[in-house]
Amino acid sequence: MKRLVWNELDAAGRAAALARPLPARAEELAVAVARLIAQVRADGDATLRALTRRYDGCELDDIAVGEAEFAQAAAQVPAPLREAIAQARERIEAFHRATAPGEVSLETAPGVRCERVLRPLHRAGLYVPAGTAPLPSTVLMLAVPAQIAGCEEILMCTPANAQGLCDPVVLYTAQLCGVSRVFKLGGAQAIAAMAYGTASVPRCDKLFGPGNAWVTEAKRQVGMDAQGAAIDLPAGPSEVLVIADANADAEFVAADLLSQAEHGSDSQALLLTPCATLLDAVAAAVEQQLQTLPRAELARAALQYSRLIRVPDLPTALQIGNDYAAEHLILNVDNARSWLGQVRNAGSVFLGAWSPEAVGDYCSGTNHVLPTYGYARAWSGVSVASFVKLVTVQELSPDGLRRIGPCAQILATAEQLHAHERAVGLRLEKLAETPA
Ligand code: HSO
Ligand code: ZN
Repeated sequence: MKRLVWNELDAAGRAAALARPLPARAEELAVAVARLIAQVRADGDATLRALTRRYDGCELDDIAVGEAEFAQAAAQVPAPLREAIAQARERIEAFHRATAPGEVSLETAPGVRCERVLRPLHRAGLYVPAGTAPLPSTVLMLAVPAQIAGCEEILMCTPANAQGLCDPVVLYTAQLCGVSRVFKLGGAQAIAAMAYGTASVPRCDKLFGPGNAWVTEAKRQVGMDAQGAAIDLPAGPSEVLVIADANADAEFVAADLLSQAEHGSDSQALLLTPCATLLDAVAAAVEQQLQTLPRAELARAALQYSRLIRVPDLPTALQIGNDYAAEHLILNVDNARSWLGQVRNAGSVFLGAWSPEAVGDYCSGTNHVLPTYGYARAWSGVSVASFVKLVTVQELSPDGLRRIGPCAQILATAEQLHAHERAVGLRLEKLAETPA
């Protein structure tokens, strides 16, 4: 891992220290994805079958997962894993219910009632990657809030293996969490199918979930098309920023950095610490832990984007953290909670020595679909709110209109929008004829 001393870097050096990995051949990818989306729109299921043959190496009879495969999948999940999934689901459900947006109704003036009512997305489309590791936890993170929101249909795409079967744990979790239907599709073609619909895959209103560069680019493209589907978040490679002080356990810090690095070769793991001794100890611990990591190769590749940075003090670390806007921010420092007020930008924060990112990834209750790549400056992670529309309502009594109508008239006149003024004025005239 690259080691740097913050105070020895000039502005360019600092920017480079915090730079995210650049997308490889972005333009070529955009063109290829656009072509693929156009193909799916033109030839629907036939294209889905052809692309699945080419990319996933399997021949699809039914694009949708059938009853028999669900039953087979459930039988393959060992009891302790079923128990862990149930437990995680309970906590995720509790937190997401508690943080769900509510309806509001108030009078902003006598006779002027304003309301906010919630309307769930009709059809949510979830994407769960299989890639280098299938992620049943992502099913929990997407399907649980979708279900709490009350989405009528929750569809999911996840790629099948060469035998045409989906990951059994992913299927089991999907069924447990109320996913209505699962389609054996991966990559950009899955996104295109859910955004535009085909004979087999109904069109979804909004698409959710992580994916590789192809999936991310496809989501970006369909998200910009009014005929396409909305998307949960703009995305890039995932990352963790650990801020640690002299008392942090170097083994813990190393394990947290590596749990990010093992996600993929473009993951980024950063450490900011004022303590040179800790920095050395973490570097050594990372090397040592890599020896026994099955995914060491991926993690090593990610470590080229990773940095161990010595900073003058913790306030500077927090400041850098805000500029970086990490998806995951671990504050492994004494009295971690006392620094929370200074965190302005982060997807999810992990306070203290006993809160590894891994618990947020799986089972503390918070969501793990979070803004990456600096988007945490302005975006939030997935929650129940991501699956509902907040519709506002107003209802005025005659008295209410008498009261606030003149305000609207003056503003409309100032904007020279006379039809607006008239829509109020006509009514006020009518009301003047009929005594209150
Ligand atoms: N850390 C990943 C989520 C995940 N980790 C799933 C393990 N499984 C992105 O936040
Ligand atoms: Zn993770």
